[in-house]
Amino acid sequence: MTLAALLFDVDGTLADTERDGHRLAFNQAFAAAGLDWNWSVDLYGELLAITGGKERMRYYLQRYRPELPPIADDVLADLHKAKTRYYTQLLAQGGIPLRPGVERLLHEARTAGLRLAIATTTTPENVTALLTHTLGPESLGWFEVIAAGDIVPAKKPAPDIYHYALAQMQLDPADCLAFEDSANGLQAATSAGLATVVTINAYTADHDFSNALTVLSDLGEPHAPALHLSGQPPLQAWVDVATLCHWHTQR
Ligand code: XBP
Ligand code: MG
Repeated sequence: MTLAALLFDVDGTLADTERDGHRLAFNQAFAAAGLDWNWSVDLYGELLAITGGKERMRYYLQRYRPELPPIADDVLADLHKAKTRYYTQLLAQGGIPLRPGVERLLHEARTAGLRLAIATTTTPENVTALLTHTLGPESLGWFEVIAAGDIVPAKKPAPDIYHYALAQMQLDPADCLAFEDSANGLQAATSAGLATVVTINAYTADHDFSNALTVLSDLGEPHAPALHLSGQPPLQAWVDVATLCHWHTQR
């Protein structure tokens, strides 16, 4: 079976958005609302176990602030809307670049005729902002499906967002590869039947990636080699379409 499509996670995979992106935006929204909540780099690492910003805030309140009176869903939703505004402003200022190799591989994949999709937990506006401010507005059209946020009821590690994207594209998971950075993301993709390329980051380096097709530091560039960590080795020190096709036959 030939490789037909690539499905990309966004946060942590396309760009290192969590520590200096989402986390800062949450803290800005909390401060603007007059709340004394402040998520440190370490605390945020723990909170990342819960995917989805609204779900993450709810978990924080239960776990760390049980003394506070109950907060209604619509209040939390408004706080999350403010967070999305801060986050997309930060991206508009060019605050977060793409990870090594991402832009190159997207161009190579398009040239090779591979179909592309996004499957993410984050809010759709955040994906639009990241792609627009890194690759340009035309890049939105490179992805046949941008599956994001509350479009499915169960977020990662549930496979629903991948099932949704595959159904929209009428694709068999055996003909695709997924790209993820976290154990939750890997579980989602694997449960949807997708062989998965993992590129780690500081928050996910110690996650269990034993189900991944391959684990690398990043996608690499000819002038900036990636580090191979486990699973299928790359054909050279950066990931290209030939390597993806090779891995796909080995899965
Ligand atoms: C990403 C997330 C997201 C972002 C916040 O997970 O968990 O929730 O941290 O986004 P993944 P929102 O990379 O596995 O998709 O605040 O927009 O929900
Ligand atoms: Mg991710």
